[in-house]
Amino acid sequence: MSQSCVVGVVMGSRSDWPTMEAAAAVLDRFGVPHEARVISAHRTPERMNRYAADAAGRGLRAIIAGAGGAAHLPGMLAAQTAVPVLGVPVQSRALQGLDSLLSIAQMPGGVPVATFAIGEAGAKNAGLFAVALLATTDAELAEKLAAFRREQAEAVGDDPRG
Ligand code: RP5
Repeated sequence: MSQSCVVGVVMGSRSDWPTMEAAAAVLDRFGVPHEARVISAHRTPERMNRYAADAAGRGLRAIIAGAGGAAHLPGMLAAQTAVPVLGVPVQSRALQGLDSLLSIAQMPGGVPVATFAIGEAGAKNAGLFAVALLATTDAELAEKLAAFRREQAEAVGDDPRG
């Protein structure tokens, strides 16, 4: 039987998947049960409202939400659930993601969204941050995260000439 999802990876459009799959790849690597869904704050507001309303009851411990442009999805999810929302600004065509970043980061006091870097690095780090959150109550996951950090450090050579 498959384990129930503890992290939701959601995004405003299928066009966000090439960015957001970096978050899903991290969760795969660490064996964290997760789901991926397209949910648009503007085009499918009812789907968004339902997702937020059901998140805690379904056992989600974090929601990684990516969107580009007028990136309202992370904030509007956070407005409707106490499950931590990790926002990923997707690089937009018109303004290269600065619009996405500001839309996600500039939340009013009282409704937090943890905001990551624009694009793939942000998605990867949101995945790692979700792992770190879960690792606070999961010793096995904490050890996997420590091993990942060790491997990452070992992969960085100290000779700049290669
Ligand atoms: C946002 O608009 C999405 O998150 C996406 O980044 C952007 C463009 O969406 P598409 O027009 O490619 O569907 O809502």
